[in-house]
Amino acid sequence: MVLLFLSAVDSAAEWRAELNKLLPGIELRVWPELGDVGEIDAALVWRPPPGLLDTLPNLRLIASLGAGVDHIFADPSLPPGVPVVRLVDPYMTVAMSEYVQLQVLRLHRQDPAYLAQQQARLWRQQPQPNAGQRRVGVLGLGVLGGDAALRLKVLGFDVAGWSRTEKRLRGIPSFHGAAGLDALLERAEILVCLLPLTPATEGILDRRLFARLPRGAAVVNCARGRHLVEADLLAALDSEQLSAAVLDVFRDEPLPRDHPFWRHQRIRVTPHVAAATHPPTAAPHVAENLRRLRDGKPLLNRVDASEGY
Ligand code: NDP
Ligand code: OXD
Repeated sequence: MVLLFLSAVDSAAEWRAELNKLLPGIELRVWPELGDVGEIDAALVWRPPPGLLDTLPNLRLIASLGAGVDHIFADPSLPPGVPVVRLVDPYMTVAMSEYVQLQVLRLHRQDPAYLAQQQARLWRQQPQPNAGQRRVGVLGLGVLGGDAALRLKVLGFDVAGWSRTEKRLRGIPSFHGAAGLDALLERAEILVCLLPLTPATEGILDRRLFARLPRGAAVVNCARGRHLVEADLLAALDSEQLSAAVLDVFRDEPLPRDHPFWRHQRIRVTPHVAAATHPPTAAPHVAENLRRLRDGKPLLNRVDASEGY
């Protein structure tokens, strides 16, 4: 089997070693060295250049190097009918939940305010409710959002969630669809975004949504930069409708050096690290789908192209 490999980071050698342990004899062709394109059976990719996958006449599988697939569906000439699968790796799920718990605890325990006070050498104790009095909303209750919501609940937060279709998570009020969004927002003092980026969710974190949150709410976006309307975030922070934001993902990555988010006192920037792909734990999941492709068995974690996730 021949696998085209294309990543934004220098991980080809590690992937080759991991996949060879699991599927001896597999050949990795590392983009841009394609060789005979007719030999390529599958592609394991992150943000493939538009049009590239359509040049592979015998491609039978497109696998995302991450949990998200927006970077694949961004290609308008994606070969029709070729299945797209995404990465679901429990190691990444734990990593994302660690990130969400860390940032929600920081916001809950007034870390942004204490950081500003430290810079001003100001000794002032902020009001501090218990976690049970802190209402957290999670947008997206899939693999990552569902796990993060449950772990926030274990920390004692008053958690609710929102998804496209109805969900039942123990102890977590769950709202769904456009009609359920208001009910989630009006109770979300800390809002965590873990939605996939699709035409339905692009720009969802905008001024209308911020206005529906309780005054002084904080936002954590660890999904995709294009969920956020950047100017609306800055305006909401200026007007104090929002008190703080934590951003792991951006419209332009790396975040340009002159971007106002870098210097903003109430924005915490991290460089898309909430849940990075980890080849040793991710490779078995990729290998399993390659085996299934070879053996003509149903693929795991296939995404619905019509929904875009
Ligand atoms: P899933 O597909 O498992 O879950 C997506 C969730 O979003 C589901 O609950 C789904 O609803 C909900 N959803 C989708 N569309 C809508 C909509 N229009 N309205 C309401 N809810 C909607 O994805 P994951 O949890 O695995 O990943 C989520 C995203 O996290 C990825 O797409 C990626 O962009 C991002 N990510 C970021 C990383 C980082 O390091 N910053 C790392 C990994 C992922 P339903 O359950 O009804 O289908
Ligand atoms: C992903 C990511 O989608 O790292 O996995 O953003």
